[in-house]
Amino acid sequence: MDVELGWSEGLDPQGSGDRDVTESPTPAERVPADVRLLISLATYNEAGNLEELIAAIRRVAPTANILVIDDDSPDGTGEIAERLRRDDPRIEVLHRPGKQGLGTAVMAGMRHAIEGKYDYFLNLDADFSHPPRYIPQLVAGMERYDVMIGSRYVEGGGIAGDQFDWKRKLMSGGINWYARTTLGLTARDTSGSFRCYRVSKLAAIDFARIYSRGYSFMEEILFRCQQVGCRIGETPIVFENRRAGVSKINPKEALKALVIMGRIGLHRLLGRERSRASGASVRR
Ligand SMILES: Nc1nc2c(ncn2[C@@H]2O[C@H](COP(=O)(O)OP(=O)(O)OP(=O)(O)O)[C@@H](O)[C@H]2O)c(=O)[nH]1
Ligand SMILES: [Mg+2]
Repeated sequence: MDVELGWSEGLDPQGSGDRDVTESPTPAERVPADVRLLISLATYNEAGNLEELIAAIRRVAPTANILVIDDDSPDGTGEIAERLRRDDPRIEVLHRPGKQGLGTAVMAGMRHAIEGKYDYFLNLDADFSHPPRYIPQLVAGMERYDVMIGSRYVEGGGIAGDQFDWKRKLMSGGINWYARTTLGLTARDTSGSFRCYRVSKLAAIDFARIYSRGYSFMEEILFRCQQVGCRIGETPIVFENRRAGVSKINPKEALKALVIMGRIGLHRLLGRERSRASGASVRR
């Protein structure tokens, strides 16, 4: 297993400070045009965020393709995505018939990136918790790493203001500890979905073996990336509370995530989870 941690050389661990580069990015604060990048946004009831978020992404990643994966959101997010797609040929929308979980949505995005032979696949939540200004730093880190994590838990990272109450801090810290222990993950922030992946490495993962459908996908895919020898880097981000709408995570989802991680952890103990780099076997 070849896992490295730390910031990519040449990156400012403080990010771009308080300045919101999405307002007026300099060329160095944009993703270079020669990078084949797919940015995915899984959406379920994000009507109040989507249009503004895509506009902010466009300012730092003008040539990236953006894939919206919407699960027939009752609030009309899918229709907003369609309208935006008509005006921007680099936007694609995958409409799924009903809520199928964040994990399956991100997995669908990864398959799309593999089929489209992109260089990198970058995912962020569609609620502004993951400020798009960090996208260029995540992409720049790919010079040294195969997975770059936008991390709350490395120096310079954190949560804006004091937006997490003690219960949420405890839950987030506990989940990270649990994931690191059960799955042997080495990253500091194992549960956030703000990440950039090298698509050729994703293609080496056997997607048919992935158990997670919901939130534990974030920890499980990191585990699968470690299994295929990915070098993993983290760059600090300051996480913000969602702007509009409500959270979709609930205690049942959280419990399911813990059970799945425990199950994979048990398989590891029993020696059923060895490092492997199989061909891309994609479940449809
Ligand atoms: N397509 C799809 N997207 C989903 C599903 N569940 C959650 N999402 C999206 O996944 C992202 C993360 O979900 P959130 O509800 O923000 O979860 P969270 O970030 O843990 O919770 P908050 O911080 O409270 O917002 C958001 O963009 C959601 O719209 C799903 O079943 N299908
Ligand atoms: Mg969120």
